[in-house]
Amino acid sequence: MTQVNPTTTNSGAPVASDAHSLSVGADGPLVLHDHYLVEKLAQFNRERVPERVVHAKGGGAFGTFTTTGDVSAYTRAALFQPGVATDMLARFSSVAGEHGSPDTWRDPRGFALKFYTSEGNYDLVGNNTPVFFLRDGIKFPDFIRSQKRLPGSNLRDNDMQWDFWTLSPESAHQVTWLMGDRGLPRSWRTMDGFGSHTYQWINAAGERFWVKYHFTTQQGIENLTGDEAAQLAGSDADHHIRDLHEHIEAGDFPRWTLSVQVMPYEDAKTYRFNPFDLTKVWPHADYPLIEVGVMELNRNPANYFAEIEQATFAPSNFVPGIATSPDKMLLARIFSYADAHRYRVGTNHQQLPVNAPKSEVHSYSKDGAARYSFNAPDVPVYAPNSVGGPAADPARAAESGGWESDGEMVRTAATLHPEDDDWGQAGTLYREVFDDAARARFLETITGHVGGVKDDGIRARAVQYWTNVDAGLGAALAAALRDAGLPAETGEPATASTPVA
Ligand code: HDE
Repeated sequence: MTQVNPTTTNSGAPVASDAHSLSVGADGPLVLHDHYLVEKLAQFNRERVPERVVHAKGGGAFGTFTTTGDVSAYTRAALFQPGVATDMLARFSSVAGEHGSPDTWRDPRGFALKFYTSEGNYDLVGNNTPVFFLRDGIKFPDFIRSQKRLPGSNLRDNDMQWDFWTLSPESAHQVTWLMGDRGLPRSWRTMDGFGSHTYQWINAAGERFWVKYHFTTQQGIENLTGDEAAQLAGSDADHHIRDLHEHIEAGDFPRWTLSVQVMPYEDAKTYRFNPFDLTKVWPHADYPLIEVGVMELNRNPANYFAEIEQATFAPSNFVPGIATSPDKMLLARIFSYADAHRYRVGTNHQQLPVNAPKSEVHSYSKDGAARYSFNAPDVPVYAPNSVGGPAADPARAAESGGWESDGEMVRTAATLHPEDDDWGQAGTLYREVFDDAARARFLETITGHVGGVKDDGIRARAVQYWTNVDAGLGAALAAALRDAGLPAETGEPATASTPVA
């Protein structure tokens, strides 16, 4: 029989019993100095950290990214040099559901990656869709609240969702993705991932390029039907967590191929779409995919809370050769995530093993709650200094990208490029990417979802919203709603430039 360890307190002292509190006589009162009883109950009350305000339900695994192509002409980032293998962590998630919500609710899926590179951690925090609902982060809290719960009943509400979407026409492309088959992935292994935003790559010569990331699943795309998803939501709320864990446990390691679209720096000014508008894709015919490497997930977390619940991914975690772009949503996220982590996990969250870089840290940060690693006593706590402390080296830093910008400070929509509008790419997705069967499922889904709207005015705007995406779709939706006994007049969704009265 293997030697059983003695139970101890958190301070390591052996304890007398895990079954009996200390009392005066067998039947007498408990005593306050039973600090082990107190420790167990007090620790229990403090086991939770706040769940993520979005993407609360998720799961993940560790793995390896291997650069198999040669993109050194576009970036000097160490992890993307030919042949380099980099340890990584991936966390997949749903967006609107709370910590215990079903994995199979219709939703975009988070696709958050942390690469422990030789130059610091690089975090690429994307989704399983190449676009998003918004193009300005100032609307993000409002958007998320419209997808969650009513303040009074605490119930989710179709009226709230469609009121927001039909008054935010920029959402149409992503809502088309969401209400299509990709809104119900069969598993995290069988979905693609995207960086979604446009990022900047800088090569060793300092030349700048704009890039979009595409992670193509090598398992093939597989989705659930609405009925399957609903059934699983009841029978196995952790379907996706279980699938990933069991496949890795069985040695069936999921893999994705990373490719990038690369746009020459100067093209951005005249491209037919605003290349920094997160609601738009760059058609592959304009900028074809260039293969970069392979991501393989091959190790399950040993402890979910320590390694997944406390994992902190931040779009601000760039490494040399990779930088941000003028994408307003990305710029807003660069503030928000690090702020969320300081609040949710703690000011020294990057000292937790799952978040700590594998490269050396020479930071002037010091102290703060739960400080774990620290500089040697002879390292100064200030810069500049004349005693050999760390010194900034702009040539090595990620900010060597940047872009030219000028003009009055204004609050307004971005300048439209020749083919920019809110409906075109959504219509292309519906007409040219969906096949007949997918279009039929799509109509059934939006009929059910819009059919759940109680307010006639919001429902009318929703019919107009889909008519703007595709006239035939709008007409079919109106007919289906009327067949269901619901009024289906069209209403005018607010255009992006005309605020709602
Ligand atoms: Fe997030 N997002 N987001 N988001 N997001 C968070 O960070 C935020 C957006 C995404 O597995 C939060 O730790 C703002 C786009 C993923 O830990 C928060 C805006 C995309 C995850 C936050 C966006 C994402 C998050 C919540 C608009 C895809 C989970 C808790 C400007 C490209 C990461 C947290 C993980 C998590 C803010 C929009 C993806 C609140 C302000 C666009 C995958 O910081």
